[in-house]
Amino acid sequence: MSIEQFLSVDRLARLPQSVARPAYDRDAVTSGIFHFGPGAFHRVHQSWYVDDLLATDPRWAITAASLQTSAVRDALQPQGNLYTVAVLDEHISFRVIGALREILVAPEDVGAVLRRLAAPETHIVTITVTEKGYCLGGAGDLDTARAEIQQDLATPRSPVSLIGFLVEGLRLRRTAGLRPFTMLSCDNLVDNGVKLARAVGQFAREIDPELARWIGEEGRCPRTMVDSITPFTDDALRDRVAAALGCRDRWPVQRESFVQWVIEDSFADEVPDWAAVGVTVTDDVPAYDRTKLRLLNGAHSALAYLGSLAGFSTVSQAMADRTLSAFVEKLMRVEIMPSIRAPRGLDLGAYAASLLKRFRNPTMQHALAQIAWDGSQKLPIRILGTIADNLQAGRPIERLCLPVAAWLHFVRRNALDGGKLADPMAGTLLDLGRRMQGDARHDLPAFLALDELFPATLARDAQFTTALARGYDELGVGGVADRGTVHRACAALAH
Ligand code: CS2
Repeated sequence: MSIEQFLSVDRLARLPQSVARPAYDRDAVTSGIFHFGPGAFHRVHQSWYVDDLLATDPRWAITAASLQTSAVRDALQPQGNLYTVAVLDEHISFRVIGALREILVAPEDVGAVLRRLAAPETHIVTITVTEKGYCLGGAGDLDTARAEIQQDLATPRSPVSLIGFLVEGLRLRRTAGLRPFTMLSCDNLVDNGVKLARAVGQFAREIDPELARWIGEEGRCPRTMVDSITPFTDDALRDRVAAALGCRDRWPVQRESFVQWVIEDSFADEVPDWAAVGVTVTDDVPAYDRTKLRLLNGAHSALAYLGSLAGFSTVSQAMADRTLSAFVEKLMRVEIMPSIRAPRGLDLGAYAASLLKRFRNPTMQHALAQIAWDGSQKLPIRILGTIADNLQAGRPIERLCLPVAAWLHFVRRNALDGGKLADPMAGTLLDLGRRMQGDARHDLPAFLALDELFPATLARDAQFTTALARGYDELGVGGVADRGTVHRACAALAH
């Protein structure tokens, strides 16, 4: 496409009428929210809600910081931090978001990040750094052996990790006589707020017990549940957005039309009128988060590994395969739904049906490879916990074990195909993968010994190891897993 102009503050007023844009004066807002990790999910989700908030309350714009690279800042700064969200469903719409006031790159300017965290107008810190960004060990405690945590414990005034920044920011606020900010984890962890509070508390205790006591008494880390399917940005999206705007956006983002944000009603300081922009504020977040993590994300990970082995590239392609989609539906209805206490008023059956419909959304190219990332971090949260609950309650687990077995084949395939895996445990996993022979008796024990993934009680449970071995061997009949073996294994369990 030959559009050469780029989105900018000046062009905002000249965009086509069909493109929605900030309904407030961007020069009149202040940053009440600090955000860590302005990736695509943040930009389609929290920033979108905040853009709505700013229409009536100018105090809640966002200052964001990337903890690693400058890519987002470099792309958006020339556009005055404006960017486009494409909402892809039967009806496709475009909206330019103005909620990001400033984007910092933490390694470039630690002082600037700390100054914003300690600013009196900052009341909330939101976080999307993915599961691994919390530096938690297998038991959910802060992993003090991690290099960045060790570094921050040694030099806490110039942090590099999320936890280090939060604790130093809180220390500065306490010294200045300010209230702590509310810390809002928006990542897909079970009880994300509880885990964040524990990690922050553990870190603070190591460096300053008095500070830890203050944070423990005054600080708040509400649990949250966040939801909106957000495929990575690709050239098709860039072109689609350019055609709609009449100018190019250096980094547009996309999502489905469904969007949900549930926040626990527990705040340390001032908060915006969340409810006014469609956020659910409730005491029942654990019910929402398990329902979503187990059903949506659990099914997503099942599709990612089984679908990849079967040679599909996207979620909607995998869902168009009758055997695979029948298996996923049974997995949800027979083995996941019985493990869930639904939030008050939610019909679980209808929720599961709506998820299957969202997975089939034909306007979205949601790459299975994107979901397959970080399996070692995601599987315990999305699937292994459900297996443990089902075992305890005497419910079946065969279907739940199949995606876990598929992940093992996925690791093996990646180890054999040149050795790449997007996973913080890639080194260990690929090493194991290279030694796998495709036979459960030989291959499984070394994986089951990874206690950060498989808690000892699970790894030693005969029902679990037998079902996992059966799934693994069925997927590997003939040497390697392929569409034929995936179909046979799924068909056998799609009842
Ligand atoms: C997906 C999630 O990439 C993944 O692992 O399962 O990002 C999923 O799309 C979101 O949680 C939906 O809210």
